[in-house]
Amino acid sequence: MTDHLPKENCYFPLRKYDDTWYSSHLIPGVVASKQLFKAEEGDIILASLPKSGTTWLKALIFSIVNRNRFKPQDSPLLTTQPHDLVLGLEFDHFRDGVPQNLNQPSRPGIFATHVSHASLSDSIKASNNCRIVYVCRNPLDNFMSYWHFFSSSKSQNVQGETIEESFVKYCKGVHPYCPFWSHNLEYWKASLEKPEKVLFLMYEDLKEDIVSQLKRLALFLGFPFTEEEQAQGLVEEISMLCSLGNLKSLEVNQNGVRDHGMPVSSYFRNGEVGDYVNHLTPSMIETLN
Ligand code: PAP
Repeated sequence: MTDHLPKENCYFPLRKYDDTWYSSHLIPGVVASKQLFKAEEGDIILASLPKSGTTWLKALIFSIVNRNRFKPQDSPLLTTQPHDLVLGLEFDHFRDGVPQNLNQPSRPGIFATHVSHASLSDSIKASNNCRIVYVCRNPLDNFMSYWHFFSSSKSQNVQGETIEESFVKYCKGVHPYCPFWSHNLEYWKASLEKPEKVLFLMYEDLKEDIVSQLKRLALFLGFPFTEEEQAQGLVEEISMLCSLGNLKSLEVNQNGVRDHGMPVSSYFRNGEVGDYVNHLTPSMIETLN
């Protein structure tokens, strides 16, 4: 299925589809989700590059949408990993190119994806009331988070590449789900064209003022916080529930591995803004800037 597509290597064997470099093993899922996923009114699509705030947004969106069913102290997030509450299109629902019978979510539902805007199903773009939330992160921190996640040691990634080698590829756009700039810009452009349909969030803005951003997100999704909820402190409670410190401290997020072999705990590192300065040289930073 992928043999005719241009190929490269970075962390994994990559194939280029829709001008985006995807891990070749994910291409069947990417193509199937593009061709077969039928968005329904009210569905929410969480789109992001890997390592730019996906886990956080899964927890936040799930909590906003389900707050009448679960109070923060009874939230399923306390006992279930965010990645099991909000599944991914290309890697769960259409894994290996085959629609999976996952019995969730009930519709309308929340779906996550890392694909580029060009690789989204047309039904997502065409549906009037299917909203897209995109979270974007400073590319330097995005690169570092990816590096830490897929490093087999301090000096090598899972494919034996050094950080310098991976960085050069990232800057050239040859990196899983990249080029990062077109990934970011396509969604940015869509958010300008249809602001009622696409919300473009920055990880750094969420870090700076989660309460304001959470209210903005809820309003966009059509689940605005009432004055009463705000007076009761619900926005702050959900912010705390979904904070990195809290999620990281939960047993469910500390033990075990996910089905692709990555430890659950590796999804929760330090979430620092600007941490790249501790790992990249000034000249690498200048090159990317
Ligand atoms: P994914 O695409 O594989 O799901 P994703 O959640 O997008 O990963 O990114 C992981 C990053 O988000 C990690 O950043 P770091 O490597 O710089 O530390 C992780 O620590 C951070 N993260 C995870 N959960 C949260 C959260 N609740 N709040 C803030 N940052 C978070």
